[in-house]
Amino acid sequence: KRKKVVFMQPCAEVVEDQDRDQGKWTLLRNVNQALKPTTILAGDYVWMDLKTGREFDVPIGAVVKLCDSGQIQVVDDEGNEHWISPQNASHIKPMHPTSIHGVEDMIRLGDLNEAGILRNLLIRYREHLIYTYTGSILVAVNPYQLLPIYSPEQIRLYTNKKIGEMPPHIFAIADNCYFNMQRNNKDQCCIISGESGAGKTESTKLILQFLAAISGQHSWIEQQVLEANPILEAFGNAKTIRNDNSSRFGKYIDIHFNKRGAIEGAKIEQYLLEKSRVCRQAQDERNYHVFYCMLRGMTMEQKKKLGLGKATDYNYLAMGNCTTCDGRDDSKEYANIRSAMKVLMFTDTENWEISKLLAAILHMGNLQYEARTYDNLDACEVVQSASLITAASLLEVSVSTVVDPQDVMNCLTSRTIITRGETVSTPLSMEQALDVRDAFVKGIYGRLFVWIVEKINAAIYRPPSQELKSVRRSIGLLDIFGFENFTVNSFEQLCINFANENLQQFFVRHVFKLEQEEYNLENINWQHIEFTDNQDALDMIAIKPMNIISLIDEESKFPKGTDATMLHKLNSQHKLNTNYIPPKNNYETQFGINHFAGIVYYETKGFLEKNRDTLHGDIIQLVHSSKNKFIKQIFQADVAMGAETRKRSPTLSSQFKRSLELLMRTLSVCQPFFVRCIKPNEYKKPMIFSPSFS
Ligand code: AD9
Ligand code: MG
Repeated sequence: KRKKVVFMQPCAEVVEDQDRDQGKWTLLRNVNQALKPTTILAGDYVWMDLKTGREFDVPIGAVVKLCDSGQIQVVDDEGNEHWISPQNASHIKPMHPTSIHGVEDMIRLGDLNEAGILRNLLIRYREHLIYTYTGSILVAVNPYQLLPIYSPEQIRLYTNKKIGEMPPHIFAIADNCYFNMQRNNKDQCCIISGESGAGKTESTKLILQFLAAISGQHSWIEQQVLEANPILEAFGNAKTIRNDNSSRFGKYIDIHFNKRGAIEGAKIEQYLLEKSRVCRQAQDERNYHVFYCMLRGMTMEQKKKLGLGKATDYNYLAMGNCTTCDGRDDSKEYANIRSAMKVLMFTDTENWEISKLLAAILHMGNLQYEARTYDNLDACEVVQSASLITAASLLEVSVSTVVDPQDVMNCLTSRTIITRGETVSTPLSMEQALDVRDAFVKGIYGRLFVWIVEKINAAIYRPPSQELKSVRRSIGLLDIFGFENFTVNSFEQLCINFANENLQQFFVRHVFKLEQEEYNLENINWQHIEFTDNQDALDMIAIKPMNIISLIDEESKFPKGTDATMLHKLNSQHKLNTNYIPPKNNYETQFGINHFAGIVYYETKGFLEKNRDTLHGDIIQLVHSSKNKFIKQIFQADVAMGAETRKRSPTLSSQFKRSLELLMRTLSVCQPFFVRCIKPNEYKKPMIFSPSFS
């Protein structure tokens, strides 16, 4: 919001009152640069600028109820009445006819500015018209209710139509993607953006549903591609305060079509699952759906084998004081997940192994610790408990031949350090021990998620044969986390916002830069459009030498590096950059970045640890000693690496940067479509459109 992308025509600024004596107000409006007087009468529509001075305030629409020489009475779009005196005549401006009842394509708005766009979306939303174009960009306002616009009949109506031939719809975008792909023999992509809860994931599913329907084979592979989603959502989505089904990872689904246009496979790329949620949830938020589903959906016998009870029994599930979610039936969802997993070829054994790991995670979260002092050092012990025994037996971990909880206990409360060839075991303080336990749990869940995506890909992805390579075409759907700015932002937010800077640049390039270049090339006479290019911010974050990501990375690899030394380096390198906001004093531990969507302050505490994302050698050793083949499998790469290589393994940010680069490269060779999702209110409720909510 900070930097406005300006592509608006100026509204009339001049207000005249020449006809006031006749009980009429004449305002000047600017139509195609020529100022024309318009007489205001009762029943006319106007823009009313209340000039409250609040950030993000824009004029609101209103209809004139009474107009006489003394005052003018108007009723605004929210139903509030206002009296306006002649002194405040400048508060109202005539409304262009296109804004009165709204338009399907906002390019056609006479008053093409923020107020015009907002009102257009509002009046359409009130009529359940949630989709609107801005040229070829689709704006989708979340209806928070199931509208009867996604039936097979609707799919038929939107098939093989030009954009604009039918009212705006997500199906029209899907249809265009599909037919462009075939007609131009070019890969397509759809970039779906918007804040949390705006409707990105639902839009992705609708596009997929449309593509599956029109490519029309009702084949097994098609069903497999569709059924991947419930599994991904079970393991990667959770209830948050913003969205009851919030995706906590980014994804790019590339759908492959054969030369006849039928779906022949797909490939899913996942980005940066929020692992911290497995151990910690904010008030009114939940852990990943799968845990609650499992506890509600398993048979008593299965639960008994895993030593499981109900959700409220587990620290890792009950932290947000919210174990159920309105409108979600976790037991029914469990059945759906299980049947989807069958379709995606997960075997019963694999399913059971996954359940064992999920159960082990829950038991680990219930371990009790007691502080001790040991040789004058802060130390701690894990209290012997059923949770400890069950966790150890589910993980089948033991240094000796029998499963011994003591091994888990040692591993969780001490650390082995090798100095000058000698192996020394030092105790961990309670705080450190809890961190080690949580890191282990996050390590298990993160690797499990990656394994699940790989398993899905193994079922749906068919590498193209050389011969097919030239004829295979694809449509990629990007459903990625939106820009984030919380009260406290950390390393994860930096990664997410970095991804969004990339996508914004992609958008800016396509919608403004490339378009304008094309106009110039073709000598088309056009009015310059002002827009904000975020390339500078992107350069500072990840492109130019000594960029922020590379400095964080360098410090993460440096054995003596700390969050403080990292911040120091960032400051000395970037303090003069206008996109960087250094800490105000030596005590502050945060820095700011001037992103395209606003300034975000990042708290540096924990940055390096999160970026290193490594597990203790003792934990890897413990996994290595496990009899549980599944956990060994998901940790395979770590175990194979050996301690020294592990230290040098790529950091989280460098992996993320690399996968983003690959993504951007993929997108750049596709013809892009943009879907911009809008969240109309913060109550997750239908028919409420709060213009000031942002
Ligand atoms: V997040 O960044 O993953 O937290 P999304 O993905 O943008 O977010 P999502 O698609 O999950 O939001 O939509 C949130 C909720 O809005 C859904 O669970 C639905 O209840 C609701 N929704 C969104 N789009 C539609 C729609 N086209 N029709 C009906 C919808 N309901
Ligand atoms: Mg989502």
